[in-house]
Amino acid sequence: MTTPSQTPTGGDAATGSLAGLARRGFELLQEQDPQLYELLESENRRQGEVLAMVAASSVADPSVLVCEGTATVNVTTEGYPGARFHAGCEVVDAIERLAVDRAKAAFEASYANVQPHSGSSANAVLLFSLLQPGDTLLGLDLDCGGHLTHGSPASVSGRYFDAVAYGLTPEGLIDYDQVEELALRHRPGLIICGASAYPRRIDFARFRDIADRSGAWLLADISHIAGLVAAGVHPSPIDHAHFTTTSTYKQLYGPRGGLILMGRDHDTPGPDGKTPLSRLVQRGVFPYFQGTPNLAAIAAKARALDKVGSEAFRRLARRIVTDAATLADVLGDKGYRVLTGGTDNHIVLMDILASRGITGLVAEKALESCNIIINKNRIAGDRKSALVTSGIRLGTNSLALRGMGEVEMRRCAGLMDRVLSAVQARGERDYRLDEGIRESVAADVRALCVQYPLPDYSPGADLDRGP
Ligand code: DSN
Repeated sequence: MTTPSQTPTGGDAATGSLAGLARRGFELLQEQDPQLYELLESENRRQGEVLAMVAASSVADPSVLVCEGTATVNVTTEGYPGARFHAGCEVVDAIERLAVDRAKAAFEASYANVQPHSGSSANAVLLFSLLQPGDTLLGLDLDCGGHLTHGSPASVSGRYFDAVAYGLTPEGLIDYDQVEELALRHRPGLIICGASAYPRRIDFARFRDIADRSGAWLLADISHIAGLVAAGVHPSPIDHAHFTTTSTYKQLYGPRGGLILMGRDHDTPGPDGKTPLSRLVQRGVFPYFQGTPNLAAIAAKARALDKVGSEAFRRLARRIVTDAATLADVLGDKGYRVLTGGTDNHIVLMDILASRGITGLVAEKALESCNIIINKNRIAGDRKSALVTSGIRLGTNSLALRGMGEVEMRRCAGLMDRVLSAVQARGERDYRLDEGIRESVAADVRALCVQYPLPDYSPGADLDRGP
């Protein structure tokens, strides 16, 4: 491939280097928009100083971040590499092909589409490509750990389609017998497996068996566990599900965005009996659902996916799981009601109302006041609203990336317990926390963050710890 004439510094004759452009951008921002610069700087600082335990989050490597700040943003086109609707795409075609190759390699997939703007839009592409309005889909109930796009009445997935929900056993595990019974009774066009708040392993083979026997397509949304799947720490759905989707910013430590992946079913004929499923997905993303791709995000996806194949990433994935298991054990020992009694992945789900008599909202706010960031979460049978909740959800993606292990998880659980045991609820939304306790926990959180900085975010951070 020919590229524009390059200078020895790596840029081309007309624009200078990539790094110079980024530096100039920050200079201009600081000079011309100090208000926005300071806000961005504050967010940068905040992330270094908190224990981020939102299970749906992670930390993108600086080399991932900068991909989104490159001139790739300036390229407008539509279509796919080699079949674009605009000129000037030689370089971005190579970038998108690289991202596709890396996505396929990371998940041992036969097909990858890297254009979805998010996990939600990846799911929507499939819903609208496979089903007609009013068709039936079967997904995990939102309060049992499902996702909005899996048929919740609050989302288009539950409004345009006839969504039937499966739930959990009394032990909090996916009720596969119920999935089977509902699938055979309702004959859904699509079954969705995968979850946003489910701490246990998912049996993708069992789901496929049910899908085959009920005549449904199977979609596995692995947004939460994609890193564990890529690292071989959780069984892969790629050859069980017809389609696998994921967002890229959770456990892939990448940019905001989504992927659609396929394994052995990539050339299976689709609903019309002849168009291969992979072709259906290509068309479903563009032109059916999206227009111009976000090529800067695609570059960042390529960067993140390259790291996923490393031994360091596999070590990180194992640490994510052992950290979560320790957190669940220690909190369980301290008397918290840990749902399912533990975890197989990065998620620890707790009934905080039953454990300490406070709502998820109060727990979230009290912990945040000490720089511990978690989220309130509805749980099965919850009687509180989604903005109050009886549960909380914790995750270990970011703590594991900082290099924290068993000892530090014990410290984190202890810090959380100091706050949650001291909180005095004043109704569902308000609380009182002794200022001395708040200050001492916040000081301990600061010390932990200094000891375990975000790799490559702060000068001197241990570079070896990242994926
Ligand atoms: N799906 C939401 C969550 O799990 O928190 C956002 O990614």
